[in-house]
Parts: sequence; C-alpha cells; structure tokens
Amino acid sequence: MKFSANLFALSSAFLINNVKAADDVCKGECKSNADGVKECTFTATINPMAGELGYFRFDECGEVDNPTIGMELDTTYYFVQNDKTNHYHPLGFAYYPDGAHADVNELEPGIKPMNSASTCDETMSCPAPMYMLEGKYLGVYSNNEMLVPLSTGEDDFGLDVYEPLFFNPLLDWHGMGEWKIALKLTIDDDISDMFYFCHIHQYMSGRIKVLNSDGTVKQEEHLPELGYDYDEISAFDGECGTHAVTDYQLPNDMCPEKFVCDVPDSNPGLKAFSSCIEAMDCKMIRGMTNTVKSDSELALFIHQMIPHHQNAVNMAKALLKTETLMCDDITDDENAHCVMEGIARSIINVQNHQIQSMRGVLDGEGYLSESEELCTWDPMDSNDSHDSHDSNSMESMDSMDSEESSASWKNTAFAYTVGAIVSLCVLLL
Ligand SMILES: [Cu+2]
Repeated sequence: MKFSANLFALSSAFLINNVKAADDVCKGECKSNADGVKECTFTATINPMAGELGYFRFDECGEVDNPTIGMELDTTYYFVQNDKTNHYHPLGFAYYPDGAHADVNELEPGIKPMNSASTCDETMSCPAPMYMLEGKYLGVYSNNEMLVPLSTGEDDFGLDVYEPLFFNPLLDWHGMGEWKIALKLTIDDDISDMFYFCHIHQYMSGRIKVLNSDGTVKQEEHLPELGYDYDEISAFDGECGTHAVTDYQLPNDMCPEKFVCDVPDSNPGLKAFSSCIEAMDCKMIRGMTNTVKSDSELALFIHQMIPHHQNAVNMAKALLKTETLMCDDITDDENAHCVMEGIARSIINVQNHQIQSMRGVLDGEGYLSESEELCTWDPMDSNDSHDSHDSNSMESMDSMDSEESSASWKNTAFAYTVGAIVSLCVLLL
C-alpha cells in the first residue's frame, strides 16, 4: 500500500497537466472584415476529461486546457460556442475568477474595472459581452456600433436569454442555432487581467490578458490570482477518462473483491474498462458510507448523492474515453451510439452542476461537507484485526500498514537477537 501510494506520488509529479504550461498567450484567429476592421475569433470546446468538471479549449489555441488568451483594446472578439461540448457551459466574463459564483464583479454595462477612473458605469457603457443566437443579438446594450448602435442607460446584454437556454436538453439546445458572444474591451486605464468562466459550473475559469497593439501583454504579472489549482490528471485517471479514482483500484481493503466478474483476457479493451469501473465503484462505496453528524435527512441524502453522482459522471467519461461510441451526428436519434453519447454528455454536465448545487445547500444550511461525514468504520475490515483502527482514509491505511510492518520487523529482529544470544550461550557452555 505504502509503496504503491509513493509510486503514485512520484508518477504524478511528472504528469503536469498541460493547463499549467499555458503561459503562452493565445490571441485567437484575427482577420480584417469587409470594412478593413480587425476582428478575432475564439472557437470554444470543452475537454470533459481535463478535470472533474472539464476545462475550456479554443480551436485557435491548440490542445491546451483553459488557455490564457489575449485581447487587444477596441477590437471585436467573437467567442463561438456551437460545438456540442459547449452544452451547459455558457461563457461568462469577469474581472475576477468565476464571476457571480464567487460574488465578484463581472463585465457588465454598469460595472467598471475597480481601478479605472472611467465614468462608463454612470452611462452603462462599460465593456460587456453581447450574447447572440443565430446571428441575432439577444440584448439591447451596445458598446460596439459595428453590431448595433451604441446605447446608454441600457443594462440588458442578452445573458438573461442566452444562459437559461443552455439548460435545455442537449439536442434541443444544439438545434437552436449558432451560439456566439461578441466582446470589445475599451477601458485603457486598468489593464489588470480578466477571466472567462462558465456561468453554470464554478472553477472552470481561464485568464484573459490585455494586449498592446503590437501583441505584447500590457501586464506581465498574472493578477488578480486565480485562487485555486487546476485539477491534475494521474496516469490511471488519464487512461480511464475519470477523475480521482486512482487510489481506489482493486484489490483494495476498503472494497469487495470485485465489481465486475469473469472478464475475459481475450478482450483487453473491455478488461481495461472493467478495471476503471471497479476503481470508480470502490470510490463510490467508500463515499456512500456516511455518518449522520449533521442530524438531517436532507444532509444524509446529499452526502449519499454526491458520491453517487460522481460515480455517474466518471462512468460517463470512461465510456466516452473508450471511443467505442461511433457517432458522427449527435442529433441522430436513430443511432444507438449517438443516443448513448448524448446521455453520457448530459450526465457529466447536469450531474456535475447538481453536485455543486447540493454542496451549496450543505454550506447554506450549515451542514457538514460530504468528506466531513465519512464513516471511520470500514465495512470491509469489520471482521478482522483492523477493527480498532481508524481506516477513514488512504493515509490512515498507509500509516496502519507501516505500523504493522514496523511491529512485525521489530518482532523478527527481537527473535533473531534472542536466537543469537541463546546460540552464543550454548557455544560457551
Ligand atoms: Cu460549465
């Protein structure tokens, strides 16, 4: 146990997620429009396996999760969200990570950057995203006359239409048309970084740096800080497409001997998928073994449902990762593979959102978190000599193992010492 845990720690140190290597600023694809005016595009997708929630990618930025992007002032940028993976991930823009999720200022007509002397907040002309569907602007506010006439005193920038539509079922949402956001930055006396984020899931923010017209960044430092680390994916999770199940691979003292029986060696793909399923099942079983310190049916429901949902999300990601689903058109409801891809993608996005909502309820009602309500009783160890141990975590299991092996080593050393003394006495006699 100790050895494998150390091996994992060692291997994970070399598995730096490419999120961390995203120091290069991606500038999107820019070209001049018919009037000779420069416009730039970022085409968004989501990589669902990049972390627990998935992270944004942009076609123009390569295979980098949550890339740092750069935007010039007074230039129109389009963020295109047509790809099916954008479902449940409407982009937002904020002066700090995660916007309203974290109770911080977003880019809105009546909100100026904190350190700016601009009076744009008084006229409702501060930079804000302009949300569009099928080429039609969904709001009234405008700071971009290229799209619609400039406005003053208008607060509606289309988000109140755009965001709720992302909660529609995947195929309904996908069939509504082209999802696009225009954003033009105009404030030049506060060049702090900004952030793009998901309006539905917290912790998916990426950095935006303001650029000079020569493409260099106006501010070198990465400020404001992101405030959290991006998930790093272990080798095992990377193979499975899952999040944080590495420590639960079978055999495992916390879990039954197997969850999938009689897997044939003749099908290595199925065998690998089965081992992924077993690890995530073991994690769920462990997570669904709760105390009731919160003294509430509601809290117990949530403490049970979060690991249950996490398992559903991991199962769905693992199925997508196997690449057994052959679906060219997700809207093809006659194709069993497309039906299953739609179900898998919906499970990932809807249940991850529900997990965050349930955590919000626990927090708001003053209940303990799911990790604080884990039983210290280990069902798999109840009949053996581990009864008196706290096996609440892998760490405690590791220390338990090392204590026992240490005791065993001491016993052996003692036996050898006694044996040597007895032998010496016999020789002397
Ligand atoms: Cu999201």
